[in-house]
Amino acid sequence: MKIGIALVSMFLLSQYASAKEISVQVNGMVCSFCAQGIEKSFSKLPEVSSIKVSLETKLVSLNTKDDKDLDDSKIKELITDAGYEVVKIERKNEQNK
Ligand SMILES: [Cu+2]
Repeated sequence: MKIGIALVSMFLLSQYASAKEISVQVNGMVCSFCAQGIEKSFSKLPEVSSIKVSLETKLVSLNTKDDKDLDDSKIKELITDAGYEVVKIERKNEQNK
């Protein structure tokens, strides 16, 4: 019983402490200026450790720093303010790859 609780709390802790990998499908990015603009606005965020924009797949791939997460609403806000449309946001936990 105690072991079970320990395992569950370790699991929860690892979920929380690890960096997040977030893929955002974006509509409207057509050229490298679009990509650069999005890269710039996301790399300013303290939560973000790296960002990669692919025009071919229309995906913005974000990695957060350890212990950090980025709200969907924040992602949507930045993309929408830049003039693009968020189609889908997918999250992966780095440790469960
Ligand atoms: Cu463009």
